[in-house]
Amino acid sequence: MKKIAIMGAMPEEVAPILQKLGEYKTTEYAGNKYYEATYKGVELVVAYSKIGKVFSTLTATTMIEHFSCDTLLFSGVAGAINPNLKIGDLIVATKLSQHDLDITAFGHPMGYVPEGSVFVKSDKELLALSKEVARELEKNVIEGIIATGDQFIHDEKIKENIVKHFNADALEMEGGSVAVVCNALGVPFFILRAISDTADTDASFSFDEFMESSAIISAEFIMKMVDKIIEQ
Ligand code: OS5
Repeated sequence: MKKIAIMGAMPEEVAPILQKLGEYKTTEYAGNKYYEATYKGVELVVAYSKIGKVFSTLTATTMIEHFSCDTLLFSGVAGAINPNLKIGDLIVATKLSQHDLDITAFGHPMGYVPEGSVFVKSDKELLALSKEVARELEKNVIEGIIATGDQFIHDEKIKENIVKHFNADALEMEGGSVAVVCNALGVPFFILRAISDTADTDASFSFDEFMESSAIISAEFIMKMVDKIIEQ
């Protein structure tokens, strides 16, 4: 039977998903709670990791290695870089990078370490399914590059620098590390984010105002992705 991991970083990012499941079993493991449920004949494991690359690495690894998930979907919010992305809009990552990974002192490009790569590509089949879901929901979903780092960005200059190095459309704090884990362990992954702010000086206020509503928009799309994966 398929076992799908659904991850967020913050409680608000997974709450709308848990609400849709109704009944679930809760297991505590390595400082996080994992919620297991059967949904339309497939097994789901839902968890929020806590914020940032380290916690999200731990949770993604746990979902795959301990809970034996074979597909990973991430649902959450992001700061927009691409001016076409407005509050509440959805972005699907085609590839992800770590914008704060810097050994340029040794002549390497930003985001690169030896035996790694600047970008990790998302699963093509899940991207194709998301296009079908977007069509069916009549939702405009942008596909683009997501840059991840251990910083809440609220500064135009930092945004410009991230565009210069990664040509990113949106930024957040977990997707790039989840992508590295899934790629290394051979698990197809899909990172979806709804915009909560534009990573400028007002970002924290915008985030506080819109994070919950944007998290719901992302979670609704993710559950349609689950339906689509089941339909296949
Ligand atoms: O998970 C973090 C990354 N998320 C995406 C995001 C983002 N990332 C970088 N820059 C931006 N401009 C971004 N916009 C959206 C969102 C999240 C950001 S960190 C938010 C922290 C907010 C907070 N701090 N304390 N609490 C909430 C309350 C609290 C207290 C105890 C336990 C849990 C929460």
